[in-house]
Amino acid sequence: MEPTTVLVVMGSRSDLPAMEGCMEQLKAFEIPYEVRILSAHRTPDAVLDLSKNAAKNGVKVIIAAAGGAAHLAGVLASSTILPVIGIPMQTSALGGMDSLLSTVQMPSGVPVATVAIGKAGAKNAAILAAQILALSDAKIAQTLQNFKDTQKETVLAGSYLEEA
Ligand code: RP5
Repeated sequence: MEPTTVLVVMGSRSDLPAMEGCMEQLKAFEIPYEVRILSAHRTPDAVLDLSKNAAKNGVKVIIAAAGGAAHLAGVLASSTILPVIGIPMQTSALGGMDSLLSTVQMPSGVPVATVAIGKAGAKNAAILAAQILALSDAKIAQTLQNFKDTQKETVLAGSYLEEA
């Protein structure tokens, strides 16, 4: 079994549909990951246990997704020196602004690198995790460069909407 490099944690199974793109992107980059569903409020001890043991279990970056009073990323960040990327989940009550503010507004000394609300954030979290890993992994760096080049070519190929 390959060692887990990225640990993806989400607060509820209901976050899974929004999070699929994160795992798809990690898979496309061939980065080994593990997914856990744990809640900062419903299972606080298990969340702390996970973050305290992450580094010694081979994790290099943690991605955490939660919605509403979204404390998951912050609680994970409280007990590890690994970089933590937070994804605020869209919510029906407040559109994800609640998740965004509770993920991003960390107190001084405990950062959470917060990406966009919902699906765009889920994909970007995977890319950001890859960018962190690429600092010490030439293969991932090359994969990322290829990804960027392809993305650019795809956009340029469709850039002419109409010609008079
Ligand atoms: C958060 O509460 C979860 O991350 C989820 O986004 C939200 C709702 O969870 P469920 O009530 O659907 O389990 O903890």
